[in-house]
Amino acid sequence: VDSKDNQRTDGPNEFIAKKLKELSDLHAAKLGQDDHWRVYSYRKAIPNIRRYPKRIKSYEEAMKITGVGEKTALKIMEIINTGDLRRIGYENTADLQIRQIFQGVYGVGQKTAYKWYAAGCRSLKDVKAGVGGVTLTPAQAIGIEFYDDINDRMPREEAQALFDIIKPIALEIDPKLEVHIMGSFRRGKKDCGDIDIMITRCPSDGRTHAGILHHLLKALHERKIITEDLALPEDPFDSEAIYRGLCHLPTPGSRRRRIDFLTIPWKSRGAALLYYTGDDIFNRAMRYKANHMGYSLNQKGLFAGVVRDPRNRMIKLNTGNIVASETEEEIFHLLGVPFQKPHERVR
Ligand code: DCP
Ligand code: MG
Ligand code: MN
Repeated sequence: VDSKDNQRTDGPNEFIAKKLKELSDLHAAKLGQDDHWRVYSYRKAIPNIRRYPKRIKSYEEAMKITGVGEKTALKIMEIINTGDLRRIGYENTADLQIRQIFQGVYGVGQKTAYKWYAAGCRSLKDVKAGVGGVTLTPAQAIGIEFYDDINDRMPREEAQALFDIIKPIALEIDPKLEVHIMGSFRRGKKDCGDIDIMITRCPSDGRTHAGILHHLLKALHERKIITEDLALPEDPFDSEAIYRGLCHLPTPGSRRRRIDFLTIPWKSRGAALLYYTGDDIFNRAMRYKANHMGYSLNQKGLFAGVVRDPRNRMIKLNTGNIVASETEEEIFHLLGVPFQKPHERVR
């Protein structure tokens, strides 16, 4: 799989992919339980439709594409035959469009969007004005102020430039830190929704990275690289801490960009590399594989002997034993999955 193919937007079936994406986004904004599964299956099918090298001509041909089932194949034929999807018309109601706009605010999900709509808000201006008694958290207020910046993706080059500023600042604090850029950047994407930076440190000299976020965030605020905080770590001195915020290049007119810092214990660096590289659908497939082999996989490691509550598989009755966590390769190996390079990890 070539990384360029994953993001090509000029293929012969691009118009089909675009229509399906439009429908998928409408389902994503709804509250129904079925909608999550629809979104998930469209997200698996759309990249394969984009990559498919020939113009799709028949139902049978569509069905052969990975991730395309009967229902999607029928939709593909409708797009081919009519140039459109009637379903988009039914789903695209005015209230849904407004709730989609609300869900573009950082930290706002379906529930809050629905609450704002039910309170009588019909625009972001209404929300800001507190129509219907709506109040905003500090992060939501920032989310509205920088709505366009936060919802746009940055060119890969800009993520690189920001990382090239931030990494040396981290290394000034402790030259033994390991600082990695993760997420869509590590997968080689041409554009990134945010910058994901993972930090860890080998503790062989008796020191760890615990506390780095406290010092790093201070330095980045002082140098005006980080501009707003969205979510501060519960404990910035913990070896496992997460920060979410906004940053920008120190050049006039530069836009705000989303940034995440993830610090992780040295022992779980392989599992964390795997998790934070994604993409999220690839991760889901790996977790599914792990669960079927009696393992449990998360950002800390691959665990064996986890006992789950049969009434609720989400509840672990014990945490099991860690069997791999230090390298990505070990985890792939134990799951019987051939190693995939980051840019191949798209499902
Ligand atoms: N992740 C996940 N499940 C989630 C959220 C995140 O598995 N619900 C993992 C996989 C992601 C990685 O964390 O690739 C980083 O999360 P991002 O939300 O930053 O997603 P990406 O970096 O992949 O894409 P984007 O360019 O939109 O930031
Ligand atoms: Mg990201
Ligand atoms: Mn992120």
